[in-house]
Amino acid sequence: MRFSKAMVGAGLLTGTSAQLHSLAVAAGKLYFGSATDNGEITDTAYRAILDNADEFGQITPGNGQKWQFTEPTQGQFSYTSGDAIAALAKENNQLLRCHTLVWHSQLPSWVSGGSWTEAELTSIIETHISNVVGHYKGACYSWDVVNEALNEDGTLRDSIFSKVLGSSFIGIAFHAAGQADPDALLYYNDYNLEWTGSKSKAVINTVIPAIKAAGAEIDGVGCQAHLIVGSVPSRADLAATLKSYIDAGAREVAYTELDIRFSSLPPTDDGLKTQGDAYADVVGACLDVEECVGITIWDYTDKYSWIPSVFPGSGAALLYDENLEKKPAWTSVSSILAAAATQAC
Ligand code: 9MR
Repeated sequence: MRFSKAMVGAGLLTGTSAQLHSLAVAAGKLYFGSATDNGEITDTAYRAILDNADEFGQITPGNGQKWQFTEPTQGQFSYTSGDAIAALAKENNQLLRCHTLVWHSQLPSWVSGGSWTEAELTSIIETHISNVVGHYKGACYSWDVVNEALNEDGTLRDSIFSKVLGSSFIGIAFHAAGQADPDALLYYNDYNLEWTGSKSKAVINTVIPAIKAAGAEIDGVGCQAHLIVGSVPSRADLAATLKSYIDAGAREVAYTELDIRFSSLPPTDDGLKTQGDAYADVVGACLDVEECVGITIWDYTDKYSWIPSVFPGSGAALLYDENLEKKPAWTSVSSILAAAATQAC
């Protein structure tokens, strides 16, 4: 949908009537999207909102494309879970961010428990990537090629990949992904990259150089943005950190798994307003950086958030509550997008 000054004048771009993806596009971004997962796509009330491409123009499979599901046994590939989400996105005309190829977690034990030589593990990574990326060729806007390779202090996380190959596994993975689908944009994706510190500096000083040294390309840095109400950096700091990845050689950046959780529940009305302001700062930072292409929330409703199971007592992190009702944070996000869309007209 294209937006015109007349539509603005008629109030069609106000925060309460227009929808998040349409507003993001009108504001010059590529998408506003959501993760989803196989267990919940049979929930018809949930689907009615997820399937609305004006609200969510982009989808990420929360689990189905991970190694544990795609190559549970060496050389035996299974795409059932990932394909279900890819088909949903295609049917809805939503962009697909594909997630994820090389990660220490949700890795089958045949990979993590092996005693591999460098040559063997290189071949295992290359075979996995050529098959999985090859299967989804043409369907993925981007791939999170390497996920969470860093510790908080910026050193390389201990994993079977780093143990056997040091930092070279990163370049090996990007090289293989680029060969398997030259049109998909290749991302390094991690959490706590939203502010400048040891971890963000390691992306600039270790990850990006390792990829370039392997003769491969990195297209994007994905800042997962699993944030906490009360501890979200300012819009200016968020934007400056996004820009630092562009200055270091990435072509684009995105918030790839955004949620902003409460550390104690239930949230107060004031807390919900603070959460809304924090969401507006994150979305605002993306608006402030031309190369920030979009924002993905890590599912759209508290009903299906990963947080309570991992951080018991925390939650209420998303834009819709457990009853699929819009929260104040939804209004904050739509308002800031609408304001930017109006300026862009
Ligand atoms: O949302 C995913 C959840 O269903 C899984 O149980 C979990 C397993 O680690 O992974 C979640 O997604 C993660 C994503 O793939 C990478 N960044 C952190 C996300 C939240 O844990």
